[in-house]
Amino acid sequence: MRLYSLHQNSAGWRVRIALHLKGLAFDYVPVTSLSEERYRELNPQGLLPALEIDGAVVAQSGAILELLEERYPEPALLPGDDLARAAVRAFANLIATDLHPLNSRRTRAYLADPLGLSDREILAWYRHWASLGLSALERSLQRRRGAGLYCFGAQPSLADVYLVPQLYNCRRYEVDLAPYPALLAAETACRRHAAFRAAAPEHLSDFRGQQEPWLDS
Ligand SMILES: N[C@@H](CCC(=O)N[C@@H](CS)C(=O)NCC(=O)O)C(=O)O
Repeated sequence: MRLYSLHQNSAGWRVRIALHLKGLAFDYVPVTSLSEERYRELNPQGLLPALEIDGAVVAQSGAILELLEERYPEPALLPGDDLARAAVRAFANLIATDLHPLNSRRTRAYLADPLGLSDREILAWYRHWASLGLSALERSLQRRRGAGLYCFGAQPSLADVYLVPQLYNCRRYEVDLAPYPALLAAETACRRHAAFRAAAPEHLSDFRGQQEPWLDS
């Protein structure tokens, strides 16, 4: 398997975590090593990440994660019970569809040009949508019954896979995380987990210290 991504690509980070959790070997290809044209031949959507597997190229982190779960069911990243599975998916979808796209790099770039928002206004936008999303995630963890190290129990699930890169992004924009103790507790557990550690951005060939480290931050 070959993962096309970049070290600062949070959707690609989700996939790296899942690959490491499932113990799957893969080659990491920073897309800066390809021309834009070549990458678009592989993935016409043009966004990151994409996973090359068995000669096919799969786009969209959600589709890639579902494929990995279907092909390599152990360890499961979704619970056995259907309602518990729906709760994990609702948590992950909130990040994937309600939070991340509103704050993504291209959304912020469009706010700046052509819409003309200032850096201060774009930061306010970022923090508004981040806080709204994180508050909803925090409430969903506070409400769930039964304690667990991770978001939804004693084993990491797709909820943790989505949460870790999202919190990292929020720190980059100095979003106040103090109101989210349940999210931070799950993140602390992930920071101790070998697969999450192996998936950290600082292990990637294109990480040159441009960003804050994740491992010991
Ligand atoms: N829904 C997509 C989101 C992908 C996405 O937004 N990727 C960003 C980086 S995290 C990207 O490719 N940005 C480049 C661009 O906006 O042109 C997924 O989950 O794969």
